[in-house]
Amino acid sequence: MDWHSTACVLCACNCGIEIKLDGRRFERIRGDKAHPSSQGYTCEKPLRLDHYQNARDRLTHPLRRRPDGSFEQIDWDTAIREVAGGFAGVRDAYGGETIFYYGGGGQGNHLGGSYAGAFLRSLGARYRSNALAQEKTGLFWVSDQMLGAVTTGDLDHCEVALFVGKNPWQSHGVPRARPTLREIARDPRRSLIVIDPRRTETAELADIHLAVRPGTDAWLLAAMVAVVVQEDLIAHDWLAAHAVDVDEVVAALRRIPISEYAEISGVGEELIRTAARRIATASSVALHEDLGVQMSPHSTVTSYLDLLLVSLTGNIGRLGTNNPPIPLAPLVSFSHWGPKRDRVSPVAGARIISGLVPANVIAEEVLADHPRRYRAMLVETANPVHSVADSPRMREALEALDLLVVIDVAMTETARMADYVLPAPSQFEKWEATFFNLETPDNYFHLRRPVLGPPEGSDLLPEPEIHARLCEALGVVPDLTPLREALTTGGRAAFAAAFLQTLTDPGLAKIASVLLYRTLGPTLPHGAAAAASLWPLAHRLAAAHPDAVRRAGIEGEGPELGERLFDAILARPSGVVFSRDQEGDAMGRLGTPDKKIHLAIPELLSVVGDLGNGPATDPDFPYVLSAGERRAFTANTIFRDPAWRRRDAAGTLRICPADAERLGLAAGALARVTTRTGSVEVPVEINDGLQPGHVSLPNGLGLSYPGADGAPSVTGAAPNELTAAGDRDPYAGTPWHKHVPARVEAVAR
Ligand SMILES: Nc1nc2c(c(=O)[nH]1)N[C@H]1C(S)=C(S)[C@@H](COP(=O)(O)OP(=O)(O)OC[C@H]3O[C@@H](n4cnc5c(=O)[nH]c(N)nc54)[C@H](O)[C@@H]3O)O[C@H]1N2
Ligand SMILES: Nc1nc2c(c(=O)[nH]1)N[C@H]1C(S)=C(S)[C@@H](COP(=O)(O)OP(=O)(O)OC[C@H]3O[C@@H](n4cnc5c(=O)[nH]c(N)nc54)[C@H](O)[C@@H]3O)O[C@H]1N2
Ligand code: SF4
Ligand SMILES: [Mo]
Repeated sequence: MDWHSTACVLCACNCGIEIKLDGRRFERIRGDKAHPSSQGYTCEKPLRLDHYQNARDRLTHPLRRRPDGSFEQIDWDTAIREVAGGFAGVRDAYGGETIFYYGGGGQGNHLGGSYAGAFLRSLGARYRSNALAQEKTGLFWVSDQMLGAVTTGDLDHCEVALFVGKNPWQSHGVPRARPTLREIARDPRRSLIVIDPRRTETAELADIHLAVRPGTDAWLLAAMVAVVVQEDLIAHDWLAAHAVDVDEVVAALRRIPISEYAEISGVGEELIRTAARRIATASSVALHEDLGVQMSPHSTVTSYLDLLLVSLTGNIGRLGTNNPPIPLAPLVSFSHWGPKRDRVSPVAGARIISGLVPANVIAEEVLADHPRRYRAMLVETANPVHSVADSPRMREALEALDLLVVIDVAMTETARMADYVLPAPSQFEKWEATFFNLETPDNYFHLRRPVLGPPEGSDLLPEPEIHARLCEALGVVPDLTPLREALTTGGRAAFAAAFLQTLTDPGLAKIASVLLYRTLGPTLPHGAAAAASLWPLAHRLAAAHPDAVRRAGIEGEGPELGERLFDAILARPSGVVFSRDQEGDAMGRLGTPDKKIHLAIPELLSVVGDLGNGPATDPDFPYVLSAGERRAFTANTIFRDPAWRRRDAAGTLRICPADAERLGLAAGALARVTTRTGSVEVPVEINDGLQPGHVSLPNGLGLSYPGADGAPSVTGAAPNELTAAGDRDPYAGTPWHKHVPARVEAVAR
């Protein structure tokens, strides 16, 4: 009983871990072999989780800002009353849609966010955003139009693994990344293809490394897709059965000048042809694209080309290819094939994708002189002052709000600006889970139990409780006696009927999760009230995919299957396989009406044929800065204590030997990096993996943390002091964090 099963909260893999406590300290941490996905694997980072759990800047009490900017402790009754009252006041004065929500889940905690909607919908709030609107919305948008679904590359069964702008050796994001990569690299029948300007750890292992010039992936991918078309390597028979618009797309790609595009991309034409042929002739290809392209110019166009490449070569919906997963809770919402509702943000008119306003327009939407500008904001489990482009402007925007409320565990850059700071227990002090369940063919869910209680003397509330109390303070929660009685007298079946009846009232449907938390929640075993929001998800999944659930070993028919699935989630502290795909079923999960791939997106196809001569350059800012690289010791801003980093304490600027020499920079010397937004000074690491003209800074640095004496100090450079909100994709509004025009100079001693 010494070891507590939980999960790592540092990246979307959420590897199962076990923790042994010494008092409140995490004495030992090891991989949990019983976790169905990670199977005992972890990287080096979770061993440092005590720096999150026992950080000096943990919040202990609700706080209210005084007029002089300092904070005073208040009790929860006051906090809830004033926060609910403050938001209600903004709603009454300006309308609920001027209340904005940012965040709702980090890398390890989505359970709280499943309750936030109740409070927001009750207020009439309509706009929200989170980190996905800085990275994935462009891919979501093209996936919606082409497939009506997102897909995940099946690395366990693929012949060829293709990583575009992703360095999973360091960033993971795929289960058991390092052994998986090594296995593919070692097997002579399989190939690893990496597209990255840097010779990353992943690229070192690759059979083919396409060292693209930063920001030119669109040209490179267009050339690759054009090779497939022009050498007639497309999967004709498969496409005839599974895709539409083949002729239109083929005609457009026939016109791509391969040599010219290859030249712009900086990759030799023969290597491009070799890579394209390898992909086209493989029995299966799994594609993973990530921030290197999603945060660079032409990101949405590149996501489109990525999907065209795997579609034209027949690599969708089969074992070892890209498959739409069977999710427990849909992390992504699609609108293209549904009743058309192309929403845009109220001020900037920016496209809302998967319900998310682009993070890059938030400041503009607050600061505009516009009747529908955002007036109040609830931030939950995010640090937008640090993580969204152009921190100075984000601070200005937050300052201009009538009300800012932050729910967090630590005194962050964003919390420091709030009118109210609401403290939550850490992710090891409460029930938690994530909805990053995007694996195929098996998909997993892990409901984690608390490892320890909140710190002595603290006054914390878990997020579901905060949202429930805020709803109650608004006066929208009715007498729940009938629902509770249905449960005690008739069990869950009677409760289900009563609950469905309750949902016919639109006002109550808005707060469904809070109703469940307050009725079903207290009856759940081991104090798992926060898991109540999972109950309808389990039922929905069992009803939609009963065979996949049964293949995963859960038994039952009809509603009983949903109950069994929910019970299995509650009962298994190391996680559960909740669905198992069957070969041949995946195409049936596409969201297109005809279950076919719709290859043509005309507005993007025309851009592909007319990309121009390369990304814009500016002689005043001759370097391309990738602001926010994932390294061995970075983890977003989940760790705030700089002592967690065992290497690279200050977060170096990586630069290639030739550039360093030209600038007179020796290893460890201080460089000044200047962009149109700001300037930072950082020590240099000379790294021959970088191309000349390309420099990189790590993510997650530049955080303020109290020293042993309590005085705050900042370690390293905050990347978004250097980025600009206007540098964003024209379709999805996603930022160009990996492609920031910069100047680099040696700092005179
Ligand atoms: N160690 C660690 N792991 C993490 C995180 C962390 O903070 N630290 N964060 C997690 C999160 S939230 C995310 S979203 C993922 C992100 O995971 P990744 O996307 O893999 O991480 P990055 O290092 O941001 O970017 C990946 C690569 O893009 C390359 N790149 C830069 N410019 C270009 C370009 O123009 N074209 C191409 N093709 N590539 C380019 C960089 O050289 C880099 O190797 O990582 C997760 N995992
Ligand atoms: N320039 C640049 N900017 C970037 C990126 C980049 O590569 N370059 N990457 C972007 C990406 S991909 C991402 S994902 C974002 C990440 O940035 P954010 O979305 O802002 O999230 P995190 O840095 O992960 O911080 C999560 C917050 O949750 C808090 N927290 C931890 N546990 C709990 C809890 O149990 N409850 C609550 N309420 N709070 C908790 C932490 O203290 C922290 O403040 O950054 C983005 N910003
Ligand atoms: S791969 Fe991600 S979830 Fe797994 S141990 Fe490393 S940081 Fe944690
Ligand atoms: Mo991310």
